[in-house]
Amino acid sequence: MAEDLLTTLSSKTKTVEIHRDKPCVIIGERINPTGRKKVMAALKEGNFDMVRKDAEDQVAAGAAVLDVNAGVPGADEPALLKQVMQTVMEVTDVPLCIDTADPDALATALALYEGKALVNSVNGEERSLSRVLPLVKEHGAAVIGLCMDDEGIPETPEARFKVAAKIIERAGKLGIPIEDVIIDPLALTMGADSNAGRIALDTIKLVVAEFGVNITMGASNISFGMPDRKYINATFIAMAIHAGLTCPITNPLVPEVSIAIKAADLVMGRDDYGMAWIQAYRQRQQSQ
Ligand code: THG
Repeated sequence: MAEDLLTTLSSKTKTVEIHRDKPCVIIGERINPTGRKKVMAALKEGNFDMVRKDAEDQVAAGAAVLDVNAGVPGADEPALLKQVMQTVMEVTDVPLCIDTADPDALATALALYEGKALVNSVNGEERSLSRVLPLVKEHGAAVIGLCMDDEGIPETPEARFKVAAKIIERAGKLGIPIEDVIIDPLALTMGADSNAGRIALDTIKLVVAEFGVNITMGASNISFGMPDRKYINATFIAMAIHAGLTCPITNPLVPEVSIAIKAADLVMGRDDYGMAWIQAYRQRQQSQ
């Protein structure tokens, strides 16, 4: 078993530590127009009110990091991402997870960001490795490595593990410390493959045992197409925390999910005296 590694992220004023001995770090997913028609429409019109509200609400609900995605088809993504980030940084001070597939947008975002950002993401494709990792190194950022490559998303945990190993190796060659690579096993939808959950969980276990790196995951993908998704997402996230997940990308405004994360922290012995659990309980009582 590899030693568990510590990833630190920071904004101008705040530092967040990600480690398997510490409470789970929630990366708030909502600032993302993909699949959210209202956000898409608002961003197209240059209206950032929803971005502002999504930032404030997610931090109030326990997000320690915010994912920012400005992928609007046809828009100037570098300019739009910059505006979205600036809006978020006006209303919150948590570190940002910069979610873009556009290297120009990434370069612009990293140049603007003050602190240590999390880059979302690099994958095992040569084109991605050679464009994203140098930017990560140049800016001293951390990076999410997706378990996919030129041939798509491998079906088996062993093959996904190999992609993770390749990304970690390539990052290391550029001088990016291994603790600054966070692996995403990729949670596909169960609607397409009923083994999607187990494959993600087994990938997490393999990667953690070998490298001790932190693990993220867009945990809500799993339940697409199913009714009562919140219960599936909450259960899956708790199971993934046991497997080694340390910083899920999720929606903290869904109480079932936030409560499951807090309960998992408690069960894993990462909540001394249950103080965080009790505090969250009191907050729920007060807001009723
Ligand atoms: N891994 C990594 N990054 C990611 C993902 C991942 N970034 C994007 C995505 N997956 C995670 N982010 C989101 C953001 C928003 C929503 C889902 C995932 C979302 N979903 C609604 C839903 O679940 O029904 C869509 C509609 C709505 O809100 O009305 O909003 O896997 N590294």
